Amino acid sequence: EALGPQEYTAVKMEVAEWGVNAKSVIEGNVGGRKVFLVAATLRPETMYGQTNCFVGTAIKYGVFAMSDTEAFVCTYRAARNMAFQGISKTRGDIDQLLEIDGAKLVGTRVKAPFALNPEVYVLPMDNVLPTKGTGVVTSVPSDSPDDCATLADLAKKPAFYCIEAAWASIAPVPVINTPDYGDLIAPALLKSMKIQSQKDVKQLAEAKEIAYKEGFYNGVMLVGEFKGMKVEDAKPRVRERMIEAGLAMAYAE
Ligand code: A2H
Repeated sequence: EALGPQEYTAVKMEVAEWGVNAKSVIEGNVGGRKVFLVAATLRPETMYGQTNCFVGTAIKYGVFAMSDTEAFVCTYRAARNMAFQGISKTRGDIDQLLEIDGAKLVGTRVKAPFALNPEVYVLPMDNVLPTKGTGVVTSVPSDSPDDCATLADLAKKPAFYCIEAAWASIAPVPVINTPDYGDLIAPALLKSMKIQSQKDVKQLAEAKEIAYKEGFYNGVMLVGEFKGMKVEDAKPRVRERMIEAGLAMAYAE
């Protein structure tokens, strides 16, 4: 756990099409607003490699009006934090339109800002914490061992997870090269550390640490506007570009 405040990038993933279970609850009940799932990430430079987005099936999410034209899907806790960080229209104002179970968000298709896969599916992840970030996690299996292991679980047992097999059968997208681990560090680490599943939490914590440090200190961008640049230098630049484009916000907690 970090001691000071954690500086996230909150990425706005606009809903392209609601899944069957969200449609009846949400469509027509948001006052014509555009709706975004908002994911908190520490690695904005990896957003080129998004393949899906994760929610916790047992977590309650709200749909919050942020302006007359936009609504965000995130936890109540995150909406409250945003209300005091200049993200909602009026300081301290939390305008919850609806509540929805995470399980019902699964199968919704969202736009993935800057990603080579322009639209991705919302899928379930066991270890999403309701007390961190927005409760929505964008998935980058090329660089996140957790995302890679979860996606592998889903692809192996789609029926068990109540998803369509096609939603989880997406190849990781190379985004960063490191001298020791090549173009796909997370799959390489899962293989060398023999990590089979998202349930291998102890080894995943170790793999996450290695992937984070290697990527940050030794990584070079393979795609996007800052292709060829060191990750350390590209990271704040990609973040700034996403914010300028109206696709992301600074979010701290
Ligand atoms: B990161 P920290 Cl490519 N529950 O984004 C569980 N995990 C959550 C979460 C929640 N409620 N909210 C955010 N996260 C994830 C990208 C990424 C991330 C990559 C590599 C590593 C990585 C794509 N997923 O995180 O505990 C989000 O995943 C490892 C550090 O605040 C977020 O960044 O340090 C990260 O955990 C925040 O974790």
